[in-house]
Amino acid sequence: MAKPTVYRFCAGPWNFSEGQDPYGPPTRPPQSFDWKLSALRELGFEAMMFHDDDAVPDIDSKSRAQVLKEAKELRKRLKGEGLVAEMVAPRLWFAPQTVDGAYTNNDPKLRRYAIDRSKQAIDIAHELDTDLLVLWLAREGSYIRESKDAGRCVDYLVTACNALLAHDPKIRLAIEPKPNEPMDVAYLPTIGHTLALAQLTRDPKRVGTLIESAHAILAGLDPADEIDFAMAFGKLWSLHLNDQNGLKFDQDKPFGSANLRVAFNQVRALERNGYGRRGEYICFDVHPFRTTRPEHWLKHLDNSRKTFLRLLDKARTYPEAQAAALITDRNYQDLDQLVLEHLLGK
Ligand code: XUL
Ligand code: MN
Repeated sequence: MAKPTVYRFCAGPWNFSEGQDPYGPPTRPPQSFDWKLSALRELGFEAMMFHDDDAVPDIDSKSRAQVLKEAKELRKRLKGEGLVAEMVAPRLWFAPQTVDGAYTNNDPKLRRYAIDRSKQAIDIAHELDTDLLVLWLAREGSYIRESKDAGRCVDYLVTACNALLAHDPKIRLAIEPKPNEPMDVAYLPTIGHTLALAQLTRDPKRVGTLIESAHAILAGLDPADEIDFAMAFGKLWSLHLNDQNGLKFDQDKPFGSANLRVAFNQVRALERNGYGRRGEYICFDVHPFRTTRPEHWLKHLDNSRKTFLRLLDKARTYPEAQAAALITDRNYQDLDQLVLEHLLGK
């Protein structure tokens, strides 16, 4: 029998957010980047994920040489803390150039900005010693259907991926789908869309995916099925575990907070497919509740990890033989109860 996977954990600097929402200002004072680094270490996490401008602040005001110099310095700081960079993601949704989309903007000059910025993000990834570029395609979609040609936008997305794949022969792209927010409707809402797009690129083997639990739920899907689907293609290269209470704004709740059974099934799907055996991390894309006091600031990350490990134990002790007999007997009524009893414990 294969040795059990020892999971390693990761989070991003944006997961120490300060409580602002569209209706109100921050509720916690800002913290330095160094504070976040040592907080991750204290929590026992081993990796950090970065937007390009998390790695190099004010990125658009700096020369490429300066950007790469600062990335190199960051790598040293990470090493000093015993952390590694899991991925880099170009933040293509903040700059004035991306108001009407990044890779799928109607203006060719602005599409060029998005591609150039992403190539620079690949160079940053290189400096940080990771071969993973995550693309959350925040503004690739439309507010009103008539503003864009959705078919042409598929070509634009393929063109962008091809340019990035050509820029660095080692880079792997992990596309993080989300069905809506900030857009009314996004062009790549699910893992299936993402993997289909990969097939149109110049090197499909280097285009994979990242599943975020909340995004799958927002698409009306079960994140465990999305995990199984992506892993059937060998394409789950990263993961944002969190939770979401139905069809609302993107909540990024602690893992398991809204639906423990859905969380359990995600852990089971990861286990049965061997996630983590090729070096993949368990990343939590979670935010503290707005009400969180500064002294409880790290709880959402610590609790997500605790819940993951408790559910891992549940996955490893699941009564498989009993479940298999109930499946053979098509007794799903008792199978349902078996799962509930197992989760509830003695
Ligand atoms: C947005 C989201 C992002 C990405 C990283 O919903 O999940 O934080 O994960 O760009
Ligand atoms: Mn995410």
